Amino acid sequence: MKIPEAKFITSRANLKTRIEPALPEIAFGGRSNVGKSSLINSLLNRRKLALVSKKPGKTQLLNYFQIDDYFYFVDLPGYGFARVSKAMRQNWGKLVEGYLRESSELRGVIVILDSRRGAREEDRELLKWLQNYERPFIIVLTKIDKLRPSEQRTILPRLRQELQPFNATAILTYSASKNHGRDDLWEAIYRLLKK
Ligand SMILES: Nc1nc2c(ncn2[C@@H]2O[C@H](COP(=O)(O)OP(=O)(O)OP(=O)(O)O)[C@@H](O)[C@H]2O)c(=O)[nH]1
Ligand SMILES: [Mg+2]
Repeated sequence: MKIPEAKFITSRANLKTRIEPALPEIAFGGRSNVGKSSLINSLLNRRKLALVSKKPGKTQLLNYFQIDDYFYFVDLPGYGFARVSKAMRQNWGKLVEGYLRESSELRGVIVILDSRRGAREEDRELLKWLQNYERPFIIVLTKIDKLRPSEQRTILPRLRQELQPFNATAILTYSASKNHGRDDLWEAIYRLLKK
């Protein structure tokens, strides 16, 4: 599959500012440090487009990347990072929830889960929330390179089964470090954009 061109456009700290031109948006959400920014880089075959860090809490704003002239990827700040202050957590909630609820350009959300850990409480909250608001979403089980092949055979089917009730558009596996699953995820993203 041909990888489209991508460029960083802007970071959004609140929802008052508008993004021009208005284009369809695909957002990437999940726990802090789960690999959202790495997934964006892998999809676009770029090493440092979205900033990656071993320390959780790297992405704190809504970061917009324009993909060709056609749509945006939106890298969302992660949740579940205990060391940030309460005020910051509240701000996260306001910014991300407000965005997910109100954005008229949002076509779908990629919810990223660590394949070693599955969906924890906050992940389930996000999934339920998206279901309630009827936002289409794809679940990506990432970092599968960290599972042994034998673990992949047991853990991944169990996770899929556990996640079935959330009615995701698709449940896919991924490794950002090996670009495993890239074509399948691109196909699923294009399906969301065509809806
Ligand atoms: N082995 C492996 N490591 C990964 C993978 N994806 C991400 N990582 C590592 O996980 C760490 C966190 O990755 P990020 O992409 O910064 O995670 P994030 O979800 O954007 O984190 P925040 O911006 O803090 O919310 C980095 O050290 C990455 O190199 C993967 O598929 N395999
Ligand atoms: Mg990030």
